[in-house]
Amino acid sequence: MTEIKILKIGGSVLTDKNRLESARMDEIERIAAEIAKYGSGLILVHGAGSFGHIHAERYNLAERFSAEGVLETHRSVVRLNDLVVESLRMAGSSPVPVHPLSCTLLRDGRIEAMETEPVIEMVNRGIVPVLHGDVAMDRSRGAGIVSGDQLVSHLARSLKPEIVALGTAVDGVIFRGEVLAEVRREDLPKISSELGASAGVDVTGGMRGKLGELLDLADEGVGSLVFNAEKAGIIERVLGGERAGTFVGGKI
Ligand code: IP8
Repeated sequence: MTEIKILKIGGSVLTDKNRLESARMDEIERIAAEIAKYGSGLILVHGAGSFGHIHAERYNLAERFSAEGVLETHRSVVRLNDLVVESLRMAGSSPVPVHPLSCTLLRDGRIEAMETEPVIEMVNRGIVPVLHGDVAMDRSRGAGIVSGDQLVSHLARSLKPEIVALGTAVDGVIFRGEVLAEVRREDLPKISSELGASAGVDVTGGMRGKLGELLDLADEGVGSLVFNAEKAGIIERVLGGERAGTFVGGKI
């Protein structure tokens, strides 16, 4: 089986989170070009930014089931996914979209089941599966939101990748103005009051939600990096094994 690396790019890098469905095409294309240079073994997950959070909030999906809300929120994130997939293809990569709504089941907002075999086969054939934060059916609530971070943590738990890296619009986990080189679970009480919410509408919890997912993953021995994906060239370096930004727990 091919060595797997999981890269997530946050919605705040790919979109303007304050303006409904506004993609930052220059950033999407730059990132696609960096990924295309990288080669095989990669699973890409991206956040929703202004393509999903605004719809999820409008339909109040976290509180109330709405079939129309499921459709509209999903269609919105698929529009962003199309842009990412097409940019990767234009840059010379071999991407395919993988929509969590069709292969993931939640219970109480957490992934209970996810079909990962097709994703593994894609990677083995040199394809880059491109997943995204999405709405998904939830056994207890009807429907819920599955963030890109939760998808990363679920995939990493079952696939035990070589590298797990999460690109955001900030330099890492910031405490008192400084980027922390490393965060472990025991640091959480000290830093949690300073963990910011995301800019713009975010139904999945910004940096606090991200760190929660990554510390759970670290508890199972899988470490990850939170880095600034807005810095040109950094994706290639991180995928090559450089420890940029903040390392979260576990072993890398
Ligand atoms: O941007 C959220 O995914 P995230 C997905 O990765 C939706 O938190 C539909 C709001």
